[in-house]
Formats: sequence, C-alpha cells, structure tokens
Amino acid sequence: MSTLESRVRDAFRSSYRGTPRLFRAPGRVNLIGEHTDYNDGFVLPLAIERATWVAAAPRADHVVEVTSLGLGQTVRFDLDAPWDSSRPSWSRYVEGVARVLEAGGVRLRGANLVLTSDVPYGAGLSSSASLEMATGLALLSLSGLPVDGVRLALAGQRAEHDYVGTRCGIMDQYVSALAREGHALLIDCRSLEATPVPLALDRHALVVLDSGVKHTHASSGYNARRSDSERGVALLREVLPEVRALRDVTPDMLEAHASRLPELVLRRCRHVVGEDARTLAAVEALRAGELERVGRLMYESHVSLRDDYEVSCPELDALVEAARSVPGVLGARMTGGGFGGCTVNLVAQEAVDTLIAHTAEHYQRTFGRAPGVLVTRASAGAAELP
Ligand code: GAF
Repeated sequence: MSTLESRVRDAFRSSYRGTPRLFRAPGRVNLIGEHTDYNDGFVLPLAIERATWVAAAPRADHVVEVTSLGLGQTVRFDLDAPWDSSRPSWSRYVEGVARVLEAGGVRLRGANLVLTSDVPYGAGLSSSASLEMATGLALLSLSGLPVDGVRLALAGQRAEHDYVGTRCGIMDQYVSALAREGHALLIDCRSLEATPVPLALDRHALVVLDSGVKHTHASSGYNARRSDSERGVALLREVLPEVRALRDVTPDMLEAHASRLPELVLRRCRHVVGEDARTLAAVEALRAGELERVGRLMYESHVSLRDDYEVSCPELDALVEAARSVPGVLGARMTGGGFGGCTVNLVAQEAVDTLIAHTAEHYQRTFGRAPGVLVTRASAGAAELP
C-alpha cells in the first residue's frame, strides 16, 4: 500500500467512523500540444506517477466535508445552500465539480472526504485537475452513479471556468480521468475522442524538471492568450467563414491572410497552428519509433511557446538550454500553461544522471537554487482502489 493511501485511510479513520472507499487521480505532463486544447486542436499528455488520493464515505445529508491533510484545513459546504466564495481557494475545485455535476442533473449524496496529494502545487503538473477528478470520481461513486470519464472531465473544466476563473481547455482533466498506463493520449479536443499512443521508452526516460516558479498568478496571462486566439479566429472568419477555431487553419492559410491580423495576434496564431501540426507529427514519429524526431519537435515547440506565444520565462528557457547541451537528451520543452512550472525532457536512459547533474549545476549558478526532479513513467487515469 502506498504511503499516501495509508495516510488518507488512517486520517479518515481517526475522524470518522466506518471504512472509507479510496480513490486516486493523477497529475499529468504534456509531451507536446500546448495551448491547442482550447483551440479545438490536438494534445499529447500522459499521466504521471503523482496523484491526489481521497478516502471517502457518504453522509445522510447533502453536506460535503473535505479535509486537506497537506494544508491541515477542513471545509464544509452544503450543496443545498448558495455558493460562498469566501471559502479557501483549494476547496473551490472540489465544490466547483460537485456543483457542476449537480447542475448537470445528477443528485449527489453528501460525503466526508479526506485527501492528500504528491502532485506539486502550482508547478504546471495539474494538481488542480487531479483534485477535481479524484473528488468528482469519489462523489459520483459514493452516490451510486455511473462515471463517464469524459463527462467528469468536462465538469472539472467547467468548475475551473465558473468557480476558479481560469478559462482552461479540456486536456488536464481529460488525461487525469482517462489516461492509460504506458501510453500518452492523443486527444482530439474537438471530438473529445482520444487515441492511446504507446510510449516504448525502455531505453529512454521522461524527466520533468521543476523550475520552482509558481504559476499561481498566471490565470490572467492564460486567459489573455485564449482571447488572442479568439481574436485571430474572428478576424480570419471575415474571409474564411468556414473557420470555427484555429484547428481549422493550416499554416498556408494563415500566411495567406497574415496581413489581416495584428502582428501579436498573428504570432499567437502561428504558435497554435504550428503546434497542432507538430503534435500530429510527434504521434507519427512515436509510432515509427523515431524518438530523435519527437525530440526535435519538442525543441521547436518550446521555441514557439517562448517567442510567439510568450508563455515561457527565463527559468524555463534556462532549463531547456542546459538540457540541449547534454548528449543523449533528445528533446526538451516547457510543459503546461507556462509562466513558470516545469520542463519535460526526453532522454536516453544512460544520460539521465548527467542531465540532472548538469541542469542542477547550471540552474543553481544562475538562479541560486536547484530544480525539482521527477523521472516518471506513464501511469493510469483516475480509479477507485480495490
Ligand atoms: C493549462 C490548461 F489547464 C490546459 O487546458 C491547457 O490549455 C494548458 O494549460 C496549455 O496547453 O494546463
């Protein structure tokens, strides 16, 4: 039994009577396909081996009492009472999902939830999506309701929009709910269909390096990028009425109508349109076992996010540059929404230690601290534990 599993179980037993049921939902790292999800495009994330764990049991009323062991806080909310925005911000993810599920027509039972997580907070590894998916799964399961992973993911996304204020796409919740062990998921964010892509990484590793720059205040920058993309679509539609989202625009179409767009909007669109193409190319390369090509696409993705989408930061750029000089590193890029958080590195197994040592030394010299390190395999999506 994992430490976190026994921690939530023991904490539950010391506060409540009865045996809880246990649920787990992972964080994620995105291999490629950044800021494409809310443009109806393609993403290629995988679930990491870090997760939110919940011990849970139903109550007779319509109240949810949720304790975060990490924060040492307990929050209660009554689903029959109006939303109260003064509650601690972490609990908005839990309450938001519950309220969105109920607004969608289900009637949840009240519940006692005790949770903890080893997904680093604010590091761009989707600690919030894992919280939403773990608690949403727990609430539905305790209520005896069927769980549809896509609908649960959509409820998590809606909770972020309506109760947190980030107009995120569907990627993080989707992969946390539906990931498959040993695979990345190619998600078509328009059809909401996903294709598992095997990650044959026996001689390679995925190394996540955490810049330590928290992206907690990034939602305004994130929402601004989304607005830039929407502006691009609105202007392109004046001449290309069939375009519903940047997903429908090819690089050639964009360049043919470049003069219609303000320079900044054009650069934002270039990133999204190019990133969709890179994501599909990366899937092709993975299937063909061409990992060097995947790596090159990752570097290109980073440059595009840095220069055109402008969501990187000096710390992430330094981590990518330091990785680039290590033999055996195939590719590196920032991952997630940006403005801080992590890089993901595709590395030959024998180069992992050198990558970690070299980036740590370089980062320490430049920023006075070492990056966090996580070497991860692709894990499974949200589930109840036996
Ligand atoms: C954040 C969002 F939550 C995702 O929906 C996605 O847009 C990502 O940033 C950028 O690719 O993680």
